[in-house]
Amino acid sequence: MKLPHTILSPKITRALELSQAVVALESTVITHGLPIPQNMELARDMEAKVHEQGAVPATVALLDGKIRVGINDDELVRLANAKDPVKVSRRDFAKAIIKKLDGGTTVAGTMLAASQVGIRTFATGGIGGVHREGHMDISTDLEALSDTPMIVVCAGAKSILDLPATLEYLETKAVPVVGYQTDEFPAFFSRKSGLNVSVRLDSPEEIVAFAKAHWDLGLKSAILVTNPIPEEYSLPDDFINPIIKQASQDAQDRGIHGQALTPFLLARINELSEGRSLRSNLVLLHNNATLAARIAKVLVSGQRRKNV
Ligand code: PSU
Ligand code: MN
Repeated sequence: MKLPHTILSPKITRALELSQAVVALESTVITHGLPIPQNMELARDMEAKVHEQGAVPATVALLDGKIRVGINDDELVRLANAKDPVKVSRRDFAKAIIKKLDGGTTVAGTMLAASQVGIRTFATGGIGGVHREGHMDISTDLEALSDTPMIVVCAGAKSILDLPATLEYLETKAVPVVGYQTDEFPAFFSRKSGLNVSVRLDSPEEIVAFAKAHWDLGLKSAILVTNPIPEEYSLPDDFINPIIKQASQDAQDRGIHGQALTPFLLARINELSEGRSLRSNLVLLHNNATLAARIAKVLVSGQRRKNV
């Protein structure tokens, strides 16, 4: 397939030709999710975590209206310091392309770019979902998960969202919600939500076997792997929940909605927690990059065996 708007880095081109393990990384977390300079450090650290496991990281972003799969360090610095970067979900690509904009891709945006070049594994922090306030604010991420056959590793979703509604939506759309070594759906900063995953799996091998069985049925939905934040960085509910509530109230009071809502909430939670949430946020992102890389390795080892 010809991809007129997409540029692969030389490293990613080579890795895909050699059927090496590649892990896509999103960039809205860089442009809209974390403050400067932690955003750039985080992006570098996630790439390093993927490398440590022997896989190749592909940070996805928009630069001058080109969809870039794999960027170098200079480009990363530029992205992390961009003045008004766009938040690029599915509907925003064409705008960014024709107006030659810089932007960070969301979970949905990253899945679109990565899947069209054959990348099957992706690490992020938290997915978007159904918002509590605001009618019909349902993230396109859920749509992307419903029709893009990839393995997406996240730390669950923040309780700024309506978590039960988000899980119901995923069930409707045939998206398995895997708990990695847990039965409980994790809530990003916290390992607990009181809600169940659809299946618990305990190793990358099991996850890959599960994904194959799912896709062998002709289903096109993603496998959402939820990887709980390590215990020692999990924030206690009585600390983080009032902060999340306060941030949601502030958003409502200021009339913030649509695409601006998630970035506002993330920034406000960081502020109100005086940076405590930031440390946890970084740790869970590293943790997800490591697990995604391990899964990607198993996934390609199976493909290589099939080819011989
Ligand atoms: N949730 C987080 N951190 C994030 C995001 C969500 O805890 O950085 C970002 C992701 O890129 C996600 C996007 O895909 O926000 C969802 O935005 P929206 O709700 O506008 O679809
Ligand atoms: Mn939304």
